[in-house]
Amino acid sequence: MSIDHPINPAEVKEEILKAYPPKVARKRGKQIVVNEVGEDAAVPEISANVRTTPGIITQRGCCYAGCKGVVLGPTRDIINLTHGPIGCGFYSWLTRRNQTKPPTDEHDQFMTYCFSTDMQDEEIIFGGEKKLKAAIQEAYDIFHPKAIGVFSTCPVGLIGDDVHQVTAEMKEKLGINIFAFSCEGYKGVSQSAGHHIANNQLFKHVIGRNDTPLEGKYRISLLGEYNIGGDAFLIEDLLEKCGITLTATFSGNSTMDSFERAHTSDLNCVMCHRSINYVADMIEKRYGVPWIKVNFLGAEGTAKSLRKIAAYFENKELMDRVEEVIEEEMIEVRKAQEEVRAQCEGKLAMLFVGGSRAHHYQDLFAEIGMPTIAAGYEFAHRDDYEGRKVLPDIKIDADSRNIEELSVEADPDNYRPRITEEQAKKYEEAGHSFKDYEGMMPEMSSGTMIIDDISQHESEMLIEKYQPAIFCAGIKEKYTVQKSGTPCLQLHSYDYGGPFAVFEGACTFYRTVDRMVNNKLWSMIEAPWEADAKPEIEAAYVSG
Ligand code: CFM
Repeated sequence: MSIDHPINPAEVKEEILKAYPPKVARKRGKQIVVNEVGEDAAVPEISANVRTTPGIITQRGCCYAGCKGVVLGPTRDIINLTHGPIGCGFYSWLTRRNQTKPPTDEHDQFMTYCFSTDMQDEEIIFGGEKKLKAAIQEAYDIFHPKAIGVFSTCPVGLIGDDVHQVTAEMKEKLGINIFAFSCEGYKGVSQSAGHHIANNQLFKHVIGRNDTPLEGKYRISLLGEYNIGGDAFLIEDLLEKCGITLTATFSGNSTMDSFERAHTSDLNCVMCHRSINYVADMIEKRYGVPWIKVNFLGAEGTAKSLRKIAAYFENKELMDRVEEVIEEEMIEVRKAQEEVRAQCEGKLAMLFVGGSRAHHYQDLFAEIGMPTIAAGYEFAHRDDYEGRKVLPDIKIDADSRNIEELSVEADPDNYRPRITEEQAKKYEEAGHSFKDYEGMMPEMSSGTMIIDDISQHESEMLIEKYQPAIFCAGIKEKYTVQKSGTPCLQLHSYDYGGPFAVFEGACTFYRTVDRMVNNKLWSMIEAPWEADAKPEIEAAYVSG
């Protein structure tokens, strides 16, 4: 499949690179790729998960953000304590629109609080361990939580506070689960490093502590769904409707208890591959739970994912129920598609988001006839672009080597293969696959542009050249995109909209996009200096 557009993407690439000094242009040249899908879903190689050149305005976040903000943030009954100056805690507080629903007011809900040790100059000079201990004690005395997680910010690593020693001591003293993350902001090249560190510590300190499974015939866990704008609530409802029991979600609307028994599920379903594939692999190795890739964004993806889950359990009753639910839900979906299609069809979308959404949301656009002309991740790795088949070819550089790789073996008591080899073969013969993610590029048309870690300059050039109908990104890009007269849909938080998951959310998405791309307001945007050609400030060179 090739995209039909008069602009030559190779020329756009060349023009983008012209603005850079030669060395930078060479580096960026490997991260800007014109897609070409060949046989067996072969795609060109893209450079990813590499350092951003200083001076380039990137949209990336830091390792601490990936660990504390992304993976642990949406869990309501752990106290997430930031060890560092107050800014890190404050700026990672409630910025992702994670939502959670404790069953009653009596249940712990700490997500609305911001906990920090508020390091001062004195601790930077003489060490912050004493203050950290006191903060853990204080949090415990006031809230009596089940667990406390301590997150290291940059200065903690630089001065060498031993957060693991302090948390081990306090765990012993207080008798609750307390553990720390060495997720200093500077580790790795982006928030992706923080995901890995979070995965490791959850696996070491939490998963596997409760062997009692939830009641239910078809037990699954959902990995890589963070309940942005309420997405996880819709997924939970849908699974319940199908009769599927959700043991744990990493980590939207989640609790420590659900993590502790996550290994008792019979199947792990991975939404965001980038942020949580490590946990999926480790649970499989230690406990024998296989994982499959799912996508609950887009009506077709949702239907496909439900069918994949049902096929795994090989149960006629479940398969029938899933078909019934799909049929029922698709009535409204078709209606919504019909409503917007004529006005949306053929309009171009661009998506530059994180490490999975730039891919998943393309399905939603495709469902209303909008092709994606350019897309990219901020911090994903080559496997998220090209598919897991390239894993053996990925070179491990010094930045990745910095992150601990846990060596995991089968648990002598708790390892239990969930299906036989024969069953696995049958499943694969039916067209499903385990432990696989095909990546974004094979599913995009040839001739589209793929840009890793896009910069401000590059986004502006793309908008100027292609004039897309909509640009999906985050808060950092939003206003410059809008000032160019292009609507910007925030896919990290949905601003005030959403949720967009499953069938119900898909209908909301179609209607939201229709309103955005067909709103005349954007074409009326004119800066004051454009309306009045006279410059507001006049100056002249004075010769010396
Ligand atoms: Fe996964 Fe995410 Fe994403 Fe991500 Fe993120 Fe996010 Fe994202 Mo913002 S875990 S990679 S680190 S789906 S916070 S919920 S929206 S960049 S595309």
